[in-house]
Amino acid sequence: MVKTAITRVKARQILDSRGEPTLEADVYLADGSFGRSSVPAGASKGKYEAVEKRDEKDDYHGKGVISAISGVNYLGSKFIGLDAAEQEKIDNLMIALDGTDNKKNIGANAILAVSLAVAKAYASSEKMPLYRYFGSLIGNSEYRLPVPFVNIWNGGAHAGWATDLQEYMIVPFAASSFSESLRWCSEIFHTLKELLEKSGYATTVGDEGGFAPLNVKSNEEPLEWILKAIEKSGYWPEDEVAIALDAASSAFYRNGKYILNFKERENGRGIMRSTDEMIDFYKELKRRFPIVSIEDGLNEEDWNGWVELTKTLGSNTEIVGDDLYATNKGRLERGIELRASNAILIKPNQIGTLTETLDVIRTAMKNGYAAIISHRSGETEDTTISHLAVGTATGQIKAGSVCRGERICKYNELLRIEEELGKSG
Ligand code: 2PG
Ligand code: MG
Repeated sequence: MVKTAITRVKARQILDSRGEPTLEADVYLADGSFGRSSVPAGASKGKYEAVEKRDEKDDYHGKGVISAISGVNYLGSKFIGLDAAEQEKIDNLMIALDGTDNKKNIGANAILAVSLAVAKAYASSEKMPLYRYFGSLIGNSEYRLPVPFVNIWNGGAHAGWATDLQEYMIVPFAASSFSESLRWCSEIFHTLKELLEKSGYATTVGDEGGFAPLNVKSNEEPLEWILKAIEKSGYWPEDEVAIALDAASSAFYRNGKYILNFKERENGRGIMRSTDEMIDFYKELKRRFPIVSIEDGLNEEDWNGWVELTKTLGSNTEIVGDDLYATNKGRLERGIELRASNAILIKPNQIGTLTETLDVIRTAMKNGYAAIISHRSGETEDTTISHLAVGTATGQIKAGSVCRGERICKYNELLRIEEELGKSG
């Protein structure tokens, strides 16, 4: 038996950052090496994501993952003796054993946990940092620390619909290193906290650690506060720290219209916007604020709208497809053909295996698309995405606010990688 042969696969149910069950898998190899991976969960999930298997029994309000654990045990029974070095073969075997397009039989959560635990066990056996292993799998050896997209204001499904737009992020693009970029973001976050406190706004945080005062009056108001916080912290909004948005607009799209201002909608008075009006809305936001990136500005089915949005703003704005692509190669290829965006958000659990995730990143980069490696709103202390960002050198990561342990652990891991890589990173 080779030293990297799989000897045991085990899974357990743990809790994520929202206190909901999720899955963790352990993979052991013949030489005693071991890899562990846990799976995050979305709240504003795209329609085209691979299926996350949940029990739908009384326990945990139907959210338990015991059935997904059975899936891992089943996979484990087929894996004993397979060489963990053969990531692609193992991932393809899992896809075949599941036998569906969207992994609904075994569950993408079960499959991803095993896929990543296999990779981590192998890297550990080879005494190779995980980012290097990811680099070797995608054919890259120039590791790069990413620019963080730090979500300091939460709305939408992540914060009781305080705003319609889901995420307001700061992008410290002019910092000379990752650690410097993190310092800038932390300073701006705390300045923002002070400003909000003084104005009487609550400084409690949403699912991803950004502020989320419920009495905010419009979708534009957070941008005004963030701009003030950037300036008051001593940074230039246009030249040093920019702003990125994730509208997550599929969550407020109904019957061909975008319905803004959910608070009013409950009184039957939401503002209905057409696709063209939404594009004008972003154009106007861009005129007033230093916005460099807009994610899911339009609904996941609104392909024509995306093409128009990219035509209108794409020359100087990253137009990012998250729900639109769901880290799915077929959907990405359609987007590339239509020129429906110029960037893609990468979430491994949207597709379910490491091999497919790397394939989507490769396809994006080959076609001149930016690829932003991303967390989910329900996270664990797993830091795999930090390694994925460095190893694939996509240059961008979105891992939430500079607050809350499950977000910070990703940034702290990047600090460690930065230290290891020194100037070359
Ligand atoms: C998003 C993500 C992460 P969720 O929409 O980009 O920020 O949210 O995990 O809830 O889908
Ligand atoms: Mg999104």
